[in-house]
Amino acid sequence: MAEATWHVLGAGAIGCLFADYLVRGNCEVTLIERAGKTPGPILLESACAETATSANPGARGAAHAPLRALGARTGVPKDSGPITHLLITTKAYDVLTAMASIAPRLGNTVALLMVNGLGLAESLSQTYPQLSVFYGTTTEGAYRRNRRHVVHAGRGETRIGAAHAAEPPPWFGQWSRSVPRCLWDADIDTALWAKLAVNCVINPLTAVHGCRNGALAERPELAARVAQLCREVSQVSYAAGYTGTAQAIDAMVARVIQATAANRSSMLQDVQAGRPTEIEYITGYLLQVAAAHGVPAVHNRQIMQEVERLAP
Ligand code: KPL
Repeated sequence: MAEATWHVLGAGAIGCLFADYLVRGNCEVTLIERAGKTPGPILLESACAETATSANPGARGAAHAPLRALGARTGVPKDSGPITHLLITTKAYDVLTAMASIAPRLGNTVALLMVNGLGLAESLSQTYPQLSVFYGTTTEGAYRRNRRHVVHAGRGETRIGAAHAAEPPPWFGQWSRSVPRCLWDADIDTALWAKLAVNCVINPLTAVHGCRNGALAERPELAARVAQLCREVSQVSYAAGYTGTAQAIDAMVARVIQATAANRSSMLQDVQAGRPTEIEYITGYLLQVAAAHGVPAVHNRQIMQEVERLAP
């Protein structure tokens, strides 16, 4: 059977990183850039230390491996046919507009949604009932140094799945051979909820207080807010049936704060760049679930209002 051709909607850091993985796995990939942007090569730089393993303890990669040009075709002028397999890596608030720009090319398309927050799969399926929607979540770290230069900052794990698919579809073979530590997750909802729960705590607090992730553990007044939000996120998680997250949220948040202490969260970056934030898809989604289960979540409501006041 012929292999799927992938299109990537949202040529940001994560979109470019996965396009690069797929190209290096011999997949055909086209990056769809925004209309009006001049296409051209995108440079990728690896700044990852090799992951230490038991076979290779203490391994460290070159601090800055040479740049290489991403081999995906970018902004190909004649690329106007049907899109069969689509990776979506835009900001959550851009998904529906970006999809509208390619709507005539969509049919029974496989749409792999790898964005922050939750709630978009439902909107997508309503607008495009023929799509086959899958979710992806990753702890890979990448950022843009500038518009055409992406830095791969840290290796991570990628999980893909869909509530409607217990078994991986044939196209998943391309991902498992191309993307390191890429797993099929038959319970992807639980993984997505766990990520949402951590993002509900770290992202809005760092955005409102203008601090790096590590400050949430170092400054007592921020640690107190972390504890308040964790308590509520735990209550909502229990009510929604995510018992694992409900029980472990404090430890999960502490671990991510420690592992990403020097990072600026994606929401802080959005605020500092004068962009909209993804709060509606993160805390906003949590509040919808809280309301559906009659859980008050007053601190989450308050931090959402604080973030909304920062909006450009
Ligand atoms: O996912 C993140 C984000 O910034 O969106 C965390 C885990 C909080 C890392 O900064």
